[in-house]
Order: sequence, then C-alpha cells, then structure tokens
Amino acid sequence: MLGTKLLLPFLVLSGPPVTDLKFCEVNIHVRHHGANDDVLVRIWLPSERKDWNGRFQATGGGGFATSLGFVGLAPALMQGYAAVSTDGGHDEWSWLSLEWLMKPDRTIDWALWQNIVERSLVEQILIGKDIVEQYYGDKPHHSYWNGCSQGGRQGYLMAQKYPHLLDGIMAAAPALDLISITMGGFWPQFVMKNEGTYVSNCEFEFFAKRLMNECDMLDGFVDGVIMEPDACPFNPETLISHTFDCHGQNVKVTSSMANVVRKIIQGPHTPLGTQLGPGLSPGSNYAIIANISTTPSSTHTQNPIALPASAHWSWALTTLSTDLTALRDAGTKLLSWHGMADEIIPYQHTLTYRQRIEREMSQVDEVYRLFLAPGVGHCAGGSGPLPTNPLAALVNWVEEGEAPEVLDAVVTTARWEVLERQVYAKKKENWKCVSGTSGGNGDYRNELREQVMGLASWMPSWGGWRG
Ligand SMILES: [Ca+2]
Repeated sequence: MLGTKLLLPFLVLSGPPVTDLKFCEVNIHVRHHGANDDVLVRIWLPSERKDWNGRFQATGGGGFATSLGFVGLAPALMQGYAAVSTDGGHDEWSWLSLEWLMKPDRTIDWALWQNIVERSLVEQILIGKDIVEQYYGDKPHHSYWNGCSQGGRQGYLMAQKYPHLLDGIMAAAPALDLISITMGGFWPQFVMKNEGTYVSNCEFEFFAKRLMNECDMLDGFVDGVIMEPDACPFNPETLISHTFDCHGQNVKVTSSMANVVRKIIQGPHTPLGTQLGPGLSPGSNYAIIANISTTPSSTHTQNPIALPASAHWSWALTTLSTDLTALRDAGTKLLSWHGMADEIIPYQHTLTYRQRIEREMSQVDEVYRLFLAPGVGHCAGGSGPLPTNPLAALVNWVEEGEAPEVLDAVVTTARWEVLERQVYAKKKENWKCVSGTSGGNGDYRNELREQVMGLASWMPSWGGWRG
C-alpha cells in the first residue's frame, strides 16, 4: 500500500493529514480451535529496509477495542517501526460497546473475551515478529509495547505475564481495574440521583473555576494546572448562596449543589467511611462523566457514559498482579505515565498500584518508572504539559541504559504559546515526610492526605518545572 493518505483523528486536531506513508500491509486471519472467531492480525512494514529502524512495536487498544488499527499503526510507521495491531476477532471501533461480546443467544462469547484480555495480545507479537523477519530477513533488534487506557492495561499485563516477549513497555493511563473504574464513572451520576440535584455542566464550570482560582497558585504558578490535586483544600460549601450566570439565567448555589460537588470530588465511601475508590481529581473536566445537559426551560438530563461492567466477566480484565518478578528476570523495562486530571481513569488507580509494588519489591525503579503529568487528561488533553514522546524515552532506557528521570512535555497556553516542560518520575526516593505546625501554611496538605488518601507518612515532592 503506497502513498496512502490517512486522516488520523488525533493528528487532525494538532497538525496536517498524514500523507505518503510507504509501507507493506500484511493481514493474517487467525482462528482458534473450539472458538467461532476470526482474528485479524495486521502488520505494517516500512516498504524499504532503509526506512525501517530495526524495531518492532505492538500497539494496544482503547475502551473495548483490542487495538486501534491504523490509529496506532501510522504513528509507529512514521517513526520507522514495523508495527502490529489486532482486532481480537471483533469490531475494531467498538470503543464503548461490548455488543460484540454477546452471542446471538445473548450469552457471553468467552473466546472473544479471552482474545482482548490476553490471547490476541500475545499472538500479535509472535505473528508480527515472524512476519518482520520474513520480510526483512532479520529479526527486530528490539521490541516494544505502546498503548494507553485499555492499551495501557494490556501493557501492564505484558509486564506481569509476558515480559520476555518485549524489551520495553510503554503503558499510559492503564485501565487496571475495570469494575472499580466503571463504578467510579457512575459515581457522579449516582450522587446526583441520590441527592435529587442535577448540577449542569455550566454550573460545574462555576465550581471548577472557583476551585482553580483557589488551588492554581499552590504550586507557585498561575497556569491553570494544579500540580498536587490531592492537596487542593477546595470546599464547595463556602460557595453556598453565591450567584452566577448560566446561559443568561441567574443561579444561586444551594447546599445540595455544594454537597454534590464535594461528594464527587471525594469519591465513594462505605457507610463507615472506608474509601472505595478515588473521586474526580480537582482540575479534571467534570463534564465527561458528570454530564448533565439542560434545556431552555431548565430541564436537567443525566448523560452517563454507558460503560458496561459486571463482576461476572470483568474480573478477567483486572490486571493488578503485583508480582513483577518475570519483568525483572527478563530485563524488560516498564515506563508508565498518567495524567493527574484524567477525567475517565483517576490517576490514583495507577499511583496505588505503584505503591503496592514498592511495598513488595525492592529497587522498583530499575524496571518500572511511573510519571504523573499534572493537568493532563485521559491519554491527552487537559491544560497541563503533555509528554511528547515517552516511547523515545523508553527506547533510550532500553537501548542506551539511560533511565529517564523526566519526560519532555509541551503545553499550549491560552495565548497559544507552546511551552516546553518536563514531567518528573514518581520515584520512591522522591517521597518524603512533610511536617507542619498546626495552623501554618501547608500543614493542611498532610491532614487532607491522611483523610482522603490514607497516606499518613508519604507525600510526593515535586522538583518544580524546568525549561
Ligand atoms: Ca498552577
């Protein structure tokens, strides 16, 4: 396939169409014994050997898509990789739907589920590497995983169970626990229904602006980015009786509205106060999952993201094993990052996983590095500096032995200035106990952290911005 013109959704937003990619596409169909499936494995190979960087890249999925097809393949090809994706035997664009999981008799097709959970991920690597060798006559000198969200989860699965197939794994904003993430996604809608108060997107925007006004400067920069969202002491109840304008209508903050916002930020608790999952991080976009539309007559309508999950089958997607022995033994590196304003998968899920690893394994940073990107949304977006090429940092770590301490990132300001920034690694040695005197500036951080996160002794110490 020569000179193919592609319009990649995410590149359309930030640059011109991708044109003139020169590559060979190999499509292989796999069928499994005892399963009624037809799995497409698609390999893109730079047409000419001189254009191949000698590396292999397996691309991950998103939502309930096993991989993203050309959306993942084209960027890899542009950087000289031979790359592979797989549809897992189902609709490649079913990001939010699991309709493909149902057999005609409405029972679950466990063979297809097995594909997205694990089987097709492994097979695409084995098949892809073999095709690369057949095409060029040489094996790739290094192999990588690259994915975000579902693709991030898949990367963590590779790290936990199949690290020997890869030299490096780039896994961003991983969906490590589908049930918890889905329950968290319904939490704002649940809170509003329980309270009988539906806070519209416009009304949320008022709270979000006041929150940003209060917490933006805590990190020393008024830039629309909150570097430590957990330290933001915003209390929506201080805004009760304040009035503001929403589409020409005067709105007065009620105690019920403030209660809704507080609960959404705090996240779900048991009746005894045990935290069941993180809330929506201060600074993230509430309109995605706390999405309430309004009409001119002020009718408020809930618009939940219909993300399916059930304990009956979601357990298979749970990728929380803390045994990274195989990763260490294989010498494979896991580089991960997560936006701290992620509006779909709160970054605390990944941070908690990392902290569990730190409790069970020594010298974690030798094989696994996590970067938290302040102000960045799910895989991209938000107002914070977005890591520009974490895969390149991983390659440098794997092939040159230079473990990344920072990820280069860029942010476009409200005045369309493009600024270069760096996102720092969340290393254990970067954490320190912070003391404070009662009533002094900053001691609320410890108190809040103890209450909300249960992290009595530890808090991150950010090095601040550079560049
Ligand atoms: Ca700031």
